[in-house]
Order: sequence, then structure tokens, then C-alpha cells
Amino acid sequence: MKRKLIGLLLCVAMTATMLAGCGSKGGDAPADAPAADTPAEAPAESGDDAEADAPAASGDVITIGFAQVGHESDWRTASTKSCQDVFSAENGYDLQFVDCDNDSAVQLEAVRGFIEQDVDYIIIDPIVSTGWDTVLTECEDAGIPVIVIDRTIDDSDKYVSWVGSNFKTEGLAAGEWLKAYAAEKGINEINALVIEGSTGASATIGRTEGFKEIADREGWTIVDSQSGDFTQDGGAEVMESYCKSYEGKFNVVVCQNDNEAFGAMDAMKQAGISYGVEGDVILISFDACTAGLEFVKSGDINADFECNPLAAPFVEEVIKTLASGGTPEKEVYMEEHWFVNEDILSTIEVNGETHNLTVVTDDIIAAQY
Ligand code: GYE
Repeated sequence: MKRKLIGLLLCVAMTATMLAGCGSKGGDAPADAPAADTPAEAPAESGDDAEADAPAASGDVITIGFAQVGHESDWRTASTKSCQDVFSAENGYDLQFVDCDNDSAVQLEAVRGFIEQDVDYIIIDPIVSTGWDTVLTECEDAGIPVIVIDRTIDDSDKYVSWVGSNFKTEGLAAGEWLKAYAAEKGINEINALVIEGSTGASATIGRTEGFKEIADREGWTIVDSQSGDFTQDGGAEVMESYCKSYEGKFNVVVCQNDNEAFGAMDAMKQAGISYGVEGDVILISFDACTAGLEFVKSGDINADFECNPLAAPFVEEVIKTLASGGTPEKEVYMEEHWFVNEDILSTIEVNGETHNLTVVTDDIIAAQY
């Protein structure tokens, strides 16, 4: 596709967006963001029908640069696969994929490399939420539209669209679920240990703030909160030191993703501390990828708050809209569910709205990414 046309489309899109007054994500996902169960409708799968109106239908190959965070988790693997499946050669794309290995400097370099290659579109999953304005200005000057997925950018809105999840709502959901669950079980005191995700990631910031808001409101104690970097090893390491420092002083562990929860389970087992539905420690996780849901079904994880990694079909919709001269949505929220082991609560209230809780079954696990 021709650079000038793209540049023009970008200008039109950004001007329209600014006029519509919805230009900034600014910090956390907005308080009035759609709830987790009122997401955008899933676009049609890229199949025979979809191919007819794919941007590449004209015969031009669409080149896309994707600066991915890394390969730290099951969630990340699913996110990468989603992009590789949708932006495949068969679908008319040339996907330039860079695994940035959780290094922000590498990610900025990757984006600059895409500008040099003169790709048609750039997809960024920002490792951290700040430090983006300069390179996004360079993308804008080069006339290359940027689509942000998953994590958010705080210091710039020089991108066309963002597709992802409301992380603060996820954190609030974990807190509201814990409150309702503790009431059902007659637990009066909450002493929670938090294993955070990577420092500076909007997913970490939102989940931390959301859970803390409920903890403060309810008068719970957050005994400690340290980063496990969204990895299994990180989760195990932090939990090992928590077990040494706080044995007998906590009854809840909140891991900000499934892989950290797997590591935390190993460390608690080693330390002889029981967890899950039958144990002494309530274990909460986020992501709800297949392996996470298996541990919810077995009762090792009490509750798992889904973060849907399958953004690529929505990104393709954004690209189609741009290619046909339209203005895509500035923010697209993914559809998500909240999973539990026990059938003792069917709903919780979050942000004044009622949300369903889903008891994990084998069918649910089989259908999950
Ligand atoms: O929760 C974690 C991953 O950015 C939402 O990053 C994502 C997080 C996800 O490594 O597993």
C-alpha cells in the first residue's frame, strides 16, 4: 500500500478521533470503560468470506511489524499465535515479528526498524506504559499507522487504536470476589500477599490498583507486594521468600498471572503450606489460560480472572477499516470471563455492575486457548 495514502488515512483517522474527543487512554483504563462482559463483538474468522474483503484482496501483500513483549507466559504464547494465525502469508500478510524479551530498549529499536523497513502497519504491545511519545511521533511522521494491543500507553495517543482489557477492572473483580467468598466461608480477616507482574506494565499497574482499592475499602492487610515479572520462576522465587518471611501470617495469595501462580504453588508445596479450595491459603490468579483453568478445576487455584489474548482478529478489523478509508474505534475491549472452582457464588458486583462467575468444567478447558 502506498505510504501517502496511509499517511492521509492516519491523519483523517486521528483528526476524526480528536474531534470525537476520545483521544486519550490516559493512565488506567477509564472508569466508564465497558465492563468485562460488554466487549466488542468478535469479528468473523478469517475464512473464505472474510478473505474477499481482507485488505490484501487487491493482491498487494500487507506488511506488518509486530513488536511483541516477549515470551514470558502462556498468555504471551497465545497472543503471539493469535497474530501469527491472522497475519499469515495465506491471508495476504508479511508479518515481521520481533520478540523483545521484556526489554524496552529492544522494543523501541524494533519499532524504529519497522519504520526503516517502511512497513504498512505497526502493532505494539508496550512492555511499559511510558516513554512512547518520541517513537510514536516518528511513526506518525513516516505515515505508518500504529495499533496498540493489550497493555496501554500513558504518555502519548499517537496511535490509531488500542485493543485489550481493562486491567483495573480485573483487579477490582479479584477484590470483590474475595470479599464475597470470604463472607460465604465466614473468613473475617484477610492478610494478602501479592505477586505483581512486570514493573511499569499497565497490566501490573491496573491489577495492583484495582485489588488495593478493595483491600483499602474493606480494611484488609496487604502484607507484601513484589514483582514476579509475570514468569513461573519469578512467582516461585518471590513466594519462596514470602514463605520464609511470613509463614503463618497470610491467608490469601494474589498472583497477577497464571505462570506466577504455578511458581507460587511449587514454593508453597515446598514450604508445606496448603492452598486452594481445601487449603489454608486462598489462591487468586489472572489470565485463565488453559493450564490456569486446569488448576481452577482441580481446586488448586480458587479463582482466575480472564485476560483474553486473542486480539488479532480485532486488529485486522482496524486495518480493514483504515484501508477502506474509515475511522476505527479508538478503544476495543476484549470479551472476558471470571472463573471459579466452587459453585457457591453465581455473580459479583464490580463498579456497580453485576457479573457472572463461571464454574470451570472440562468443556470450558477444552475450548480455552
Ligand atoms: O497477564 C501476562 C503477560 O500484558 C495482560 O502479560 C498481559 C500480561 C499477562 O505476560 O501473563
